[in-house]
Amino acid sequence: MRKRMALLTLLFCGVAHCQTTAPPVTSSKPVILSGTVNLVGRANGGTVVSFTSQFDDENWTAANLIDGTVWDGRQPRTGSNGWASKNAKGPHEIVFAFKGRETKLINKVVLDPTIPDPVFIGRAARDFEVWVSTQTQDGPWKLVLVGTLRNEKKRQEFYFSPAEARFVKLRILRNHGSDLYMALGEFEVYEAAHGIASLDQLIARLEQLLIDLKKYRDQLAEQGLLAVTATASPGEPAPPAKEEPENKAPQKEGTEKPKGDEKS
Ligand SMILES: [Ca+2]
Repeated sequence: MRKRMALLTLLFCGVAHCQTTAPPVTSSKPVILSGTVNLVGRANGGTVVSFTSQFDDENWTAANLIDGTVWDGRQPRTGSNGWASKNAKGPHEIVFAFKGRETKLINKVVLDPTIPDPVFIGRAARDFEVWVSTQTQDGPWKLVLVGTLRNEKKRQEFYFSPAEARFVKLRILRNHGSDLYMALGEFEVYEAAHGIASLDQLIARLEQLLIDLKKYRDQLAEQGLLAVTATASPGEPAPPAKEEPENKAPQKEGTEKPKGDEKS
């Protein structure tokens, strides 16, 4: 019984993610989780495939969007400026690819509008779209996200329904009011793999639990059958213990029949 209760507790807790030792915690995370590797990060093999505008070839390049850093004006100053367009009129588009031009299932992007300019100037990107293509860097494209960035120097996360992507296009529509140019510090893309991997693990775990439960059910059935055959019928007194005749072959355990009716 103890084993069965443990199995049932494990089974139901596996399905419902229940906790027996701590109260449930409200999570702000989506049901489908994301990986932790930035797929377009230069350090992870990501690349900028193309862009429609770039302020210059030195300090405000599109490549700065995936260099893994943003501007930090505190001493000692670190980070890069980010990307900026040649003018403020959008939309401006930057296309990214993953390591080896692989196709991935993605569901999250992170945009960091941190740039050297103060926020009140309004040069940071505001309204944007994310498109994906599984074929070429020129499309065909599928729209997966329409988002708006706050005018804050902070990383901002956006989730969307998982979508297959070989190329990701960031389309920046407008900034926060500047008529000079639009800019962005960093762009990141994440795979929807962690949640799927977790579900796969859970499914495998539940399949094993079902196997264990069936084995236990079979054990119970076998024990029940032995108990029925070894016990007298209801209402009859238990048979007196008798010693077996020495010349009688021993019976198997649990198959001995009551001897009260042997007179018939
Ligand atoms: Ca950057």
